[in-house]
Amino acid sequence: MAIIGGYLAYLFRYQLAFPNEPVPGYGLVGPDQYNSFVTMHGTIMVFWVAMPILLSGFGNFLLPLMIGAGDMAFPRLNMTSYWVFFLSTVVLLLSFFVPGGSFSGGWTIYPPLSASPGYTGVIWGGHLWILAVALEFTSMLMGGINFLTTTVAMRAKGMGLFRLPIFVWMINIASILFMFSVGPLIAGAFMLLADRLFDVGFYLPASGGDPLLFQHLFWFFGHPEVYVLLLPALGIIAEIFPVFSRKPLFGYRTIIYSTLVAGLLSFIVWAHHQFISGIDPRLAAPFSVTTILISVPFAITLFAFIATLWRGSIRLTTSMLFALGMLAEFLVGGVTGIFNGSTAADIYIHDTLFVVAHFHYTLFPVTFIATFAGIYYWYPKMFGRFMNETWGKVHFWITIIGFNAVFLPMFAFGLAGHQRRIFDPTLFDYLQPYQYLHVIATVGLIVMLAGQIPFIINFFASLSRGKVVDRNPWLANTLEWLAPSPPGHGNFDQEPVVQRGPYEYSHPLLKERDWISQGEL
Ligand code: HEM
Ligand SMILES: [Cu+2]
Repeated sequence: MAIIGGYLAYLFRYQLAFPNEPVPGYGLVGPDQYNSFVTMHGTIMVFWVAMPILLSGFGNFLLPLMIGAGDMAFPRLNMTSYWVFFLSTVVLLLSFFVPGGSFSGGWTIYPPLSASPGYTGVIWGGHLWILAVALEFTSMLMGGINFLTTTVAMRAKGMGLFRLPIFVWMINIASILFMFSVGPLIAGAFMLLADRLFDVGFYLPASGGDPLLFQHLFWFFGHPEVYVLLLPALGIIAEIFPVFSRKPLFGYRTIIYSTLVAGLLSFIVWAHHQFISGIDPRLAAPFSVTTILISVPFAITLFAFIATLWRGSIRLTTSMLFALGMLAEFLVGGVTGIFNGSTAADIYIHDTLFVVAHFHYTLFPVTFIATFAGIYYWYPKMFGRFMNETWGKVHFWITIIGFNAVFLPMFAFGLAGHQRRIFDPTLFDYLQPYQYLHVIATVGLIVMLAGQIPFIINFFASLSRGKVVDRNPWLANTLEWLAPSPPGHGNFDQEPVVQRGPYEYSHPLLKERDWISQGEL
C-alpha cells in the first residue's frame, strides 16, 4: 500500500509541476482524477500505511517480546483483526474500479461534497470509502484491545509498569487514544451514509442540516488520530537512542507523564481545524490556547531525547541515522504547527501549501523515517541477519535529501498564497513566477522514490546474504534481545524474570561492559 500511496503522490505531483502533460508511466491526469488521487493518497497513507505498519506491525512483533510474553493475549482476535484489515484493503482498492471512480472529496470526507453523490459524481466510490474505513477501524480496535490486555495481563515476572520500555507505553497510550476518539467519527460516518443513501439531511443545509457538525465529529477523532500515529514512532526512536549513545534514556517517567498529558489535551484541540469555518472567536481562542499548549509536553519529550544523546558515545548506524532524521524533521513539523495553531496566523495560511508542508513534516518522519529506523534496528531480531549498512546509509541520505526537496519549497509557496488541492496552478497569474518550485518538488519526489529501490533490494537480499547475528548484536538491554533471532514459537527459551529498568547503560557499578539486560541477575 505504501507503494500505491507513493505512486498516487507521483501522479498528482507531476501534474502540479507540468500541468496537463501526460505523466510518464500513466498518461493524462484529469481534474476529477486529480481530486480522487489526492483523496486516496491521504486516505491510504494515514489509514493503510502509517497505522498498520506502526501500530499493528511493530506493535504485534515487539510488544509481547518486550514484556517477556510468549504471544499476544488473544491470538485468534489477532488473526481476525488481520483478515478484517485485509478485507478493508480489498474494498478500498475495489473503489478504484467502480463506475465514477474512487472517492474524490478529500480524505476528511467533508460534507456537503461527501453527503450527496450529486456534487462529485462519485457514487459507489464514496460508499465503498466509508465501508473500507469502517472495516479498517474495526480491525484496529481489535488490535488495540489486544495490546492493552496483553500489557496488563501477560507481563513477565518483575516487569512493573515503570519498567516497561517506552515503546510499550506508547503503543498502549496510542490504543487508548484511538478507542476514545473513534466513536464520534463512526457515528458521524453512519449519519453521512444515511445522507448519501436516504437524503436524511444531517449535513445538507438544503435539508435543514449543518456541514459543520461533521467537521466537529471528524476532528474530534482526527486530531487524536495524528497522535495515534506519532506515539509509536516516538516509541521506536526512544528505543534506538539509548542503545546507540550508550546512555540511559533521559527522563523516563517524565516522558511517560508528558505523553499522558498530551494524550488528554489532544481531545480538546480539534476545533483548530475550524478557525475559518465561521466559528465564534470566543470559542476559537480557547482552542488556540490548548493547541499551542499541547506542544509543551511534546517539547519536553523531544528535549528528553536530545538530553539522552548529550555527551553519549554516539554510533551512527543506519537505524541511528534514521532516528536522528526523524527527530530533526519532526521538529520542523512541530514548530510550524504552532503557526497553524494560532488563529491569527491560521486565517492566512489555512488550506495553503504551508499547511500541506507542515503536516508532511510531521507525518512523513512518523510514517516512513521512523519505520525505516525500526526496520534497520529490529531486522536482526526478525530474521537473524544484519541488513547492509552501506546501502542503508545511501538509502538514508537519498530519502532525507529528497524529502526536504519535496516539502521545503511548499512552505514558501504556501506563504505566497498557493491554495492546496489545486489542479493547475499555472492558471493563477500570481503563482506563475513560482512554478519552478513545483518542478523542484517533483524532481525531489522522483529522486526520493528511486532512493527506495536500494532499500527494497537490501531488505530482500539480506534475508539470505546478510551477516548472521547472535541474539543481541546491538548490546541492548530490553527483553526482545534475550529471545533467539528470529524468535521461535513462544518467543523465549524460558520465561524471563525482569530485574531492572530497560535503559541501564553505562551503569556506574558495571565493570567489564556498559550494558546489562533487563532479564539478567
Ligand atoms: C511519499 C511522499 C509524499 C508526497 C510526495 C506527498 C505529496 C502530497 C501533496 C503534494 C499533497 C497535496 C495535494 C493537493 O493539495 O493538491 C498531499 C496531500 C496529502 N498527503 Fe501526502 N505526500 C507524501 C506522503 C504522505 C504521507 C506519508 C502521509 C501520511 C501519513 C500523507 C498524507 C497526506 C494527506 C492526509 C493529504 C491531504 C489529502 C487531501 O487533501 O485530501 N502524505 N500529499
Ligand atoms: Cu488538529
